[in-house]
Parts: sequence; structure tokens; C-alpha cells
Amino acid sequence: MATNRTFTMIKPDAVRAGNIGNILQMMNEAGFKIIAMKFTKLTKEQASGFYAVHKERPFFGELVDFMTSGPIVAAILEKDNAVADFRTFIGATNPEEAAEGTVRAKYGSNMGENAVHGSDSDENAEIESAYFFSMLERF
Ligand code: 3AN
Repeated sequence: MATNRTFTMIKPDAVRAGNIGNILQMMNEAGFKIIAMKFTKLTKEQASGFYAVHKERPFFGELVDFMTSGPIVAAILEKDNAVADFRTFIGATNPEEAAEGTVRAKYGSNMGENAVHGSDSDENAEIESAYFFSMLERF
């Protein structure tokens, strides 16, 4: 069953490029409501834990280095069918393949530096949200 919440991060490349405001505005205009939000910088340990599912992949070290290279914005978003709709909204992992008008097409550079994260399932949305926010921090 689709739930109405997903988890996102605005990644270090997009923060560095000054695109926090633009991306939040796109989310807002697409109907995603912010339930919790945090500006923070991941430690290597936190990034490795968050991406533990990819730890055997060849790009894991690069991914952890990149995700700890600067601050990020973490948020929980609410909308009907949030997980699937947000994946459509951000576009394909590779910005070159991302549909026109999506966040990654506009602001992503490559497979690693692709501007935003979006949960890929309801189960992961809850696990990832819990990684950053306690119940008391959610509205
Ligand atoms: P998505 O974020 O679209 O769900 P995943 O789950 O396949 O994509 O990958 C998680 C993250 O790992 C991606 N957002 C991307 O930053 C990074 N990544 C995936 N594939 C590569 C790759 N070939 N080279 C570098 N980084 C990658």
C-alpha cells in the first residue's frame, strides 16, 4: 500500500551550487509538504550507514566521500503516493537520462553528483526518515 511520506536529501553538490531554495520551491510547487527538515553535514560513519545497502558496490567509497564533502538538507515530505511521485519528480539516477524538467535534469551533474536523494520504497522512506529524525521532530 502506498503511504503518503517519503524522505529526501538535497546533496552537497546542489547545496554548494546554491540550489537549496530552487529545489525547495520545485518541491513546493509539485505539491510536496515539508514535515521535517534539517541542514546538517554527514560524518563518514553516518554516510556509510545510510548507504550500507551499497557497501559492496565499486562506487561506495566515492559515494561516501561525496556525501560527506559538504552540508546537506534532509527532509521528510508528504503527498499522496509520495514515494513514487517523488521518484518521478526527481528523475533518473543519471541526470543525462532524467526527464526534462526534473530536479536531476536541471541540477544534477553525473551519477554521483545528482543533486537529490529520494527513497525507493515506503519501507526505506521510514528507515531513512528514522535515521535523521525522531518522532518528536516530525510535524
Ligand atoms: P537512486 O538515488 O536513484 O535511488 P541508487 O539507489 O541506484 O540510485 O544509488 C544510490 C546513490 O549512489 C545514487 N543517488 C548515486 O549518488 C550513487 N551512485 C549510483 N550509481 C553510481 C555510479 N555508477 N557511480 C557513482 N555513484 C553512483
